[in-house]
Amino acid sequence: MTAPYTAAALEPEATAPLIMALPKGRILKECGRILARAGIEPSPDYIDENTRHMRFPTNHPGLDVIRVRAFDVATFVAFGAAQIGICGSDVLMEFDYPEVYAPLDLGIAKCRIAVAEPAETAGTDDPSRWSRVRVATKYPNIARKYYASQGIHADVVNLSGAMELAPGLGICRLIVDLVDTGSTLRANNLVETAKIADISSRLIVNRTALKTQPEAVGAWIARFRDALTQG
Ligand code: PRT
Ligand code: MG
Repeated sequence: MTAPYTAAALEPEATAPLIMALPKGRILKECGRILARAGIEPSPDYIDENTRHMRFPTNHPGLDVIRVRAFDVATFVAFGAAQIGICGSDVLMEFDYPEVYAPLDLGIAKCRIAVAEPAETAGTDDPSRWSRVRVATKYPNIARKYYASQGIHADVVNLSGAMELAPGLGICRLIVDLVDTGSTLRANNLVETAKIADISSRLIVNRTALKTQPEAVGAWIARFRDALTQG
C-alpha cells in the first residue's frame, strides 16, 4: 500500500488532538469496519450504548472521537468543534453548511430520501396542478426545495420521528423521509411516490481546519481513501 501521508502527520506533537465526530445509531455500527481499516481504534466504551461518555481517546494520541446524534455531526464539524466526521448525505443536504467539505463517499448506510403518501390517495391527483402541499418531515429544507423546484409551496410540519403516522392522523397530505427496504412505509399503509435523492454516508471535514492543519487533516482523508480501496 502506498500511502501519500506520513505517520508523523497523524501524530502532531504538542497540539490538541483532532476531533472526529461520529454518529450514534445505525451509522456507528456500519462504520466500524472502515474505522478499523483506517487504523482507528477508539477506546472500548465507544461502542457501549449505555456509556455516559461522549468523547473517547483512540489508539492515536493525535485523534479523539466524539459520539453525537446522526443529525448533529455536520453541525459539530461546521462550527469547528470537530475537524472531521462521518455523516449521512441526507444531513449534509438538509443543512448545506458552506464550511463543510465532503471529500469521500464511504458507501455505507445507504438509503434514499423519498416522498410517501397513503395508498388511498397516491396517484389520485396530479401534483403538477398543486400550488401548495402540507408535508410532515424532519427535513424541512430538502422538502421545501424539492417542491419549490416544481413550483409548489410546501407547508412543513416539523417532526423528528414517527412521521409515518402523520398522514393517517390527518395532519399532512404526505411525508418526506428516508426509505431503505420500504417495510416501515408498508407497515403504515404508505406508498413511495417519488425519490428525491440517493443517500449514503460521507467523510466530512471542516474547510478551515483543512487549510490551517493540512498535514493532519489531509492525512486522515488519505487514510480513509486507502481504507475504501481495501475491498
Ligand atoms: O436516534 P436519533 O433520533 O438521533 O436519529 P436516528 O434514529 O434518525 O439516527 P439513526 O441511527 O437511525 O441514523 C440516521 C442516519 O442513518 C441517517 O441520517 C441516514 O444517513 C442513515 N440511514 C440509512 C437511515 C436509514 N438508512 C433508514 N432506513 N436512517 C433512518 N432510516 C429509517 C427511516 O427514517 C425510516 O424510519 O428507517 C426507516 C425506514 O427503513 P425501511 O427499511 O423500513 O425502509
Ligand atoms: Mg435512532
